[in-house]
Amino acid sequence: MAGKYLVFTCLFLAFLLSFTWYHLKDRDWGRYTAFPCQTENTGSNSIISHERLKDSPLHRMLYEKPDLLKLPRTDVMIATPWQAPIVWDGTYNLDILNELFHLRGARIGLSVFVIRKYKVFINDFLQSAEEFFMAGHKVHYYVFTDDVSGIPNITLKEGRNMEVVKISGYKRWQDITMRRMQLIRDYISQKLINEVDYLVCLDADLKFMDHIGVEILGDVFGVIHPGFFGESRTAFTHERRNYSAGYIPEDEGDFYYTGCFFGGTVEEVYKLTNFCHNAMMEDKAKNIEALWHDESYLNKYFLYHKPTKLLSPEYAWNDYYGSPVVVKRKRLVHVPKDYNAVRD
Ligand code: UD2
Repeated sequence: MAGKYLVFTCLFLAFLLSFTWYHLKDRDWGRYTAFPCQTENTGSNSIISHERLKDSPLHRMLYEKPDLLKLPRTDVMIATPWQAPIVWDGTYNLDILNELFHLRGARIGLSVFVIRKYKVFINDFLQSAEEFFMAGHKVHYYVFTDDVSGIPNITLKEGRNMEVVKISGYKRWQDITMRRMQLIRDYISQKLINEVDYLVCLDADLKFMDHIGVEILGDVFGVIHPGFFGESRTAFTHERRNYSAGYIPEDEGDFYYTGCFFGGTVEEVYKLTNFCHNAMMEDKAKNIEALWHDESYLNKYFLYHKPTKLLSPEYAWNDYYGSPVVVKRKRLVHVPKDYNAVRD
């Protein structure tokens, strides 16, 4: 009799186990996680679970409630007079932003040019970008170069791709830096418009030292130059010749923006690069060149087409300017270079 009970119990348990296994084996456990997105610098990737998450009735967003009566920073300006946020450390909640951009499935492009001797910078640039740039999001690197074989084949994390685009360089370094506007504009209309939602455009002689993520993204953004953030308008090195298309009078201007870092939606970056390239061509026809080349035309663009988001100098730091207390994080830093050695 006891044997019969034992057999019956074993059969029942076996049935129960197979039933449970059958029903739970295909379940998407990520869907039931309250907040599975990545937090700063953890490096984990949750692209797939986020795409499934959006329709789940159990989807939750858990984070500390914003406090309307508490200022995130009291030592720096955190919004421009035209109501664009200025991104400093402590002014955003990355969990919320990651969640929003994951739900949109944002595809982020990064363009960088390495012509002639600037190839020396690309390995550190890419390796450090893999560590700190848009961790956990879909990233597509576009490396424009005159020497495809000189670009290292680095291992990329999940959801990240790289395309090396062969271009012919220009003779003068000034043309190399300025023509980036034309090349970016043309590549957007040829290809990028179908491949990415946002485009981030960077110089090559930079190294990522700390987190840079979706907090930078918006319609069109620029970075406040680290050398001018406390300066008066007259100190800005804008183009002052009134016959140049880059001209900015001394009583105009908001901030001095660096030429090494700008971006936005592909549509907006198209407009920006198109404006800058046309302004350069206008000057070229008059045989002039703005003082700081593409940077001067970029500053002109941002004066009359205000950026919708500004990044604090944390995002383009140069150790030449020391360590002011307001700069809590040096996220992207200039690699010191010997100009004579890298420019032909
Ligand atoms: C400033 C700007 C830069 C641009 C330039 C215009 C900053 C930090 N950067 O830097 O964005 O506006 O002024 O004068 O303010 N390049 C090559 N090969 C070359 C020369 C240039 O690939 O032979 C590319 C490379 O991606 C480089 C970029 O063009 O990073 C800009 O040139 P740069 O870094 O020499 O410009 P720089 O330091 O004068």
